[in-house]
Amino acid sequence: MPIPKAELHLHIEGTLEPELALRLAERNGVTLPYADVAGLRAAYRFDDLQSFLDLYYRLMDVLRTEQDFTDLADAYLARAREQGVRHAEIFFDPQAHTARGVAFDTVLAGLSAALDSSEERYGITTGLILCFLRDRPEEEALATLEEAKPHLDRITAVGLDSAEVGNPPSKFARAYERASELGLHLVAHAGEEGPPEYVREALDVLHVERIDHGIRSLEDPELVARLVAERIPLTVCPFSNVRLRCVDTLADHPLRRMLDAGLLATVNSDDPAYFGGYVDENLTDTAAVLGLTDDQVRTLARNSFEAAFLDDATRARYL
Ligand code: ES4
Ligand code: ZN
Repeated sequence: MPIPKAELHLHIEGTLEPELALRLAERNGVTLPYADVAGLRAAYRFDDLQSFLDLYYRLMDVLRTEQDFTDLADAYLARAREQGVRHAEIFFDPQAHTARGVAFDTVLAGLSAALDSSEERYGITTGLILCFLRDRPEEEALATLEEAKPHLDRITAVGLDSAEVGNPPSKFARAYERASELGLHLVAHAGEEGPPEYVREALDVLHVERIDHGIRSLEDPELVARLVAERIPLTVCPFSNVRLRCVDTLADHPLRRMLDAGLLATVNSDDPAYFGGYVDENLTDTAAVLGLTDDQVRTLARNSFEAAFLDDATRARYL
């Protein structure tokens, strides 16, 4: 049985498996330039974040109706249960959908329908993290936040994703200030492809409570000391880092060095349909290749609940 864990870095659009993509394409009359599952899988060639994002945004065009988003989230939750996930904080990218004519309310209602019954059906508690696309203007992020306002009871946090380099956290200072005023938790991708300075900006300018990825923090010992002292969680995604060539091979992954440094690291799957495995595969393969001890694996699982946006009573239930 997989060890019980929380998943804190998971893009719901990145759980779109080829089988479901083709089924939704047919259901919605969308033409994809791939004949079958094998043809589609063969297109999963990318060698950095941007080439991955190009495919990721193209394939999500099959997601059109409320039911599509429900089916997507439901398929993830069923798999997550098999992976030992007890709590999931799930990213979604509203702008990637509204930009192509799918309404914010359609996306949110579809995802909510699956998440609302998740605890009852799968024993998984859930939260949603609304991500701003950092390669789009801040005005668009602010408009997205406005659209989210009637639904804040359903949204746990805001995040920041998409193409990192050239789009520093400080670009979103006002959007994060507004999100904070609305009572939302704050996280951001930083230090995936971008420099340690972006991690500092996410902390100092955006006031985030967690850093998504953050692996490049290791280049800056002073920053590492600060992340340790302030117990800032890092949601690390080993398979993603290898597939997007932020790290050469799994054996070169810094996860063990991060734990040895005393960082509050967690292991997550990012975009599991694209990166070759779900969260428990990320954890067990990385642990095996890096020679992590059982104690370190237990620490990683414990960290995931510690880093989660849970109330004390629920957290106590998991720890
Ligand atoms: C993402 Cl791996 C990664 N990095 C940044 N933004 C993303 N959106 C979906 N996956
Ligand atoms: Zn991510």
